[in-house]
Amino acid sequence: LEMDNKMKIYYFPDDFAFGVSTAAYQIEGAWNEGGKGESIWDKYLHEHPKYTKDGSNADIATDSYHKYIEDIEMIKKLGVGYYRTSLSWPRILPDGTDNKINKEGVLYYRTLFKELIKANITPVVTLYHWDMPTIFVDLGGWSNPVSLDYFEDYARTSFRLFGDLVKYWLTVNEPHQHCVSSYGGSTIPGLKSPGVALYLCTHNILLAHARVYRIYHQEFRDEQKGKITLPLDCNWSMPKHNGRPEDQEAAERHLEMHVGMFAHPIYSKTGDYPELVRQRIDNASHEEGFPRSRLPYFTDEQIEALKGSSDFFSLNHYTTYLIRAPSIEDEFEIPSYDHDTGVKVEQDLSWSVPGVSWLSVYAPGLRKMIKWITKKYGNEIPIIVTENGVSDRGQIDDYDRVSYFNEYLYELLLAIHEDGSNVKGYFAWSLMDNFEWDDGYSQKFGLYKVDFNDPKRKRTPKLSAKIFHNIVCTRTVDFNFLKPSPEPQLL
Ligand code: PNW
Repeated sequence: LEMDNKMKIYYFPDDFAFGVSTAAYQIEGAWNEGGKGESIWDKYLHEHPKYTKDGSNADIATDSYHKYIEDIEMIKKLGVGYYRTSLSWPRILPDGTDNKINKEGVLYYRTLFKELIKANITPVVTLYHWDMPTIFVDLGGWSNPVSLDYFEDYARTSFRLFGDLVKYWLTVNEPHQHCVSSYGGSTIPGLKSPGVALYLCTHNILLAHARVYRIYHQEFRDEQKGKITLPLDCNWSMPKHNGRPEDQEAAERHLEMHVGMFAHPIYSKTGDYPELVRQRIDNASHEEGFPRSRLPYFTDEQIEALKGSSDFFSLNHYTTYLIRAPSIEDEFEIPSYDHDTGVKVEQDLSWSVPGVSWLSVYAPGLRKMIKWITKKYGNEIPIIVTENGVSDRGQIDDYDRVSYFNEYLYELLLAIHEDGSNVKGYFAWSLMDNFEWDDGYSQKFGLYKVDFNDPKRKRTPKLSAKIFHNIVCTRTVDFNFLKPSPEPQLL
């Protein structure tokens, strides 16, 4: 391996925040304990027990409903100051609606947050990480605008119940990923409407976010003094053939349809969907004979409510795609988001794929993604990486994850020191192995290994937990663990 001997040692600034992330359904278990109601993932996996890759569900998961004190010990050992997790909506409101608040659920989260704060760990809390109360899914979930009203009630209740302890709020985790998979048809609840419901979901989540942001700022912020944002999944896209203008355009188009769709209404000066997104979906809808665009329009008032509705940029990043313009042989479902986008998504075969198949490792993508965001939306808004990580198949000596973290964190250092980017924090996904959605427990993203055959769900630190701890303490990466991916052959 050739090492670049010109590599400079840089340090994370003193106020740079390190944390680790999880989400309620992926760790809590106790699916029907303590008065909790049912989420769509509970219901669907009980009705389709063979759905996940390993036939598992998250009835017990890492049992964090009972083992949160141990979790906090593990976070302490990593030396990080922040812990991101989510609230389970049906644990707080078992029927989904706030006419009935589950005291035991509230007590669980209040205790968790108090214990974290006692340990000098600041909680960062996602309101919605995909575990929707069943009742709303039966009504069409996010594709039905009625879900906005109920999400508003749930959010307000959460600010009221936890806002004295929680100062960082994330509204809806990765709306792009969520709408594409859950409303495009690739995952639970299996609503397969990749050309219509997918955009209703997009539109309604943006509106729900704006509403909840405004509520927090109007009703709670003066007293609670917290910050709130919308976490976006921002994987990088680069042209497969850099010399081909149509591939360059395709990569840019993919970024706009994926990141810009959500970031532009919030972070741009003009607001609303990006021009390109608006035109492509309007035109395709028209050509397909739809009476109106499949992507709804915002009112002027809604555009204003969305504009600036974020206190920091919450960025989830895992991988980089190679994008090419489609050729005549390529087929798309019509109507669909894929057809509207009009690109083919590939991976660079020379990059390593340590775990899950969609995740190939190319760390410079993180820095390039940040540059793209900064160029489009300016450098004022602080950026916090709220998820970044890679999966393994169960080994304790997880060298692939060790080099992954070192590589990606070095790119962050370059973003800060050489590009002057306003990056203020980094959260690793994930504290421990957990329920990885469709992949069940077969893909393991943890710094700590969890033994899912052990009723006690024993946790063991992997090598990466020790190395991550070193990074946090020394505030720099370890050059011994850098394993750069080859630059793509951009023919
Ligand atoms: C995120 N992709 O989901 C979620 O926020 C987590 O709950 C999840 O465990 C984690 O990433 C790892 O998968 C994603 O295909 C799922 O690019 C898929 C993709 C990205 C993010």
